[in-house]
Amino acid sequence: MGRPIQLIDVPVQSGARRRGCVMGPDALRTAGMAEVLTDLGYGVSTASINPPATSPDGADTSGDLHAPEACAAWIAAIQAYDVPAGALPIFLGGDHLLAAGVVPAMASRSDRPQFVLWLDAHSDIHTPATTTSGNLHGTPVAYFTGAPEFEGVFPPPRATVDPGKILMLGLRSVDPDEKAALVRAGVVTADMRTIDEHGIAPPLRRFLDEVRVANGDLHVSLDVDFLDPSIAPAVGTTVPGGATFREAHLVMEMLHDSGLVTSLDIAELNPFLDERGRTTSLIVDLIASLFGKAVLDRPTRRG
Ligand code: Z70
Ligand code: MN
Ligand code: MN
Ligand code: MN
Repeated sequence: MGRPIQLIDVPVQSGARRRGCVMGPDALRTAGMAEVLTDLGYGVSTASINPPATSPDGADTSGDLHAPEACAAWIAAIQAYDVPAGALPIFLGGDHLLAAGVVPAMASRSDRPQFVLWLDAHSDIHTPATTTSGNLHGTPVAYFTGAPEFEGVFPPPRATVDPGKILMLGLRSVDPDEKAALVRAGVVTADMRTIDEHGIAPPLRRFLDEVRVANGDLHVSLDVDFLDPSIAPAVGTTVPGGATFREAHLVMEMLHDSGLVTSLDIAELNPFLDERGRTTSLIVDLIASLFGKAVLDRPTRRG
């Protein structure tokens, strides 16, 4: 029996204007997320973080920002949630705003250094000052690395993450202000060009070695648009040229073999845009790989 897993519903969709991410947790459960983990031998419990009373649908667009109050209330609610000691949490989103609540909460859970693997087409490192869309799901990384521009917009983060302990894998849509922020902060990145040239394994292997040496905690944030839209159409903003089925599975298998993952979130799944559940089923299959489903019982070699 592996360590106990808690599935936590976080049906937030205030981080963007398009509706549907609120259905993410229900879709993932319908596709058998709990059963798959139970079959792999884990003890699975469930919980949910409820929508804040203020504008659950995020209708309070104020100034240039979409639904800042609903977003702030969600972040406060997520950060206030205490995962049971010893359990490995999987946060089922919900749009990527959820990471602004989840990552500080995970970083405050132990004294070990917090690492974050950010699997996403986007860097989500805008601040309220630089966002041009006003969609706050494009800001969680700036928030949880301690950017001061969130004061008065979001509650202070419970803990922050050192930008040098973040690996962003799969980038292919980064706005000019975000490029500058990534360089300034020193976030480690492997964009799709790097992945095309060298493969997806080397940057991940280097990162996992760093986590291991530092005896760190590792949070994995999986934005569905990390995947190529041809295999994962159920996202609001599809960006061509994403991770393939095989690349995504390899990432999950390497994560499993590392034994380093301490928490996980699944973001931006919009079941309203899915085709006969195929994106949702793929996500469940990827999570199965992350938790030990393998073709043959032979771990990928490290190093
Ligand atoms: C753009 C913005 C975004 C999705 C993140 C995109 C943000 N950088 N979109 N995830 N699906 O609006 O700030
Ligand atoms: Mn994202
Ligand atoms: Mn920590
Ligand atoms: Mn994205």
